Amino acid sequence: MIALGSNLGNRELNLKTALVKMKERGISVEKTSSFIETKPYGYTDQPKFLNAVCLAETDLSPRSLLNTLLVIEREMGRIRTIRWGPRIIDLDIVFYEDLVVNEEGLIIPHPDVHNRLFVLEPLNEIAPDLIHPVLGKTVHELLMELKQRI
Ligand code: PH2
Ligand code: MG
Ligand code: MG
Repeated sequence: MIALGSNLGNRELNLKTALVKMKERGISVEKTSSFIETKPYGYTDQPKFLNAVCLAETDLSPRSLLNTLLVIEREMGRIRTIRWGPRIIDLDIVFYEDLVVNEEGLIIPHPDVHNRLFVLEPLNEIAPDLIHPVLGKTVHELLMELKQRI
């Protein structure tokens, strides 16, 4: 499961372009959520985001998948400035089957997924019953809990 986000330029086109580029690089997009506009989280002094998630099938290992996503981000002209700052495109691995990975630069499930409405809402649209392999709760449960907390 991959999360997509953009808050610079033509955000809708950026998300669509990223999906096309993923397909061209052996990441088969099986299901895509709707694109939702979200308030910036974390660093709030930046434009609103357009966010989505997609279910993807790939033969790439988690590490190769990460590297491929970073190549696509770079190809699309992403320049990394401040952490959590504005970006043309951000592609994050949220879940990879029920794998748990904790390596340099690669943490799966995404360590902040349970705190992010902009990921849980689109996820809930396409995979409400998916179970977080560390927290042992479904996406739907995590979303309900987050809404209680914020
Ligand atoms: N990405 C971030 C930080 N904050 N806020 C929203 N709404 N959407 C994002 O995709 C996002 C964010 C860091 O990756
Ligand atoms: Mg991100
Ligand atoms: Mg990222």
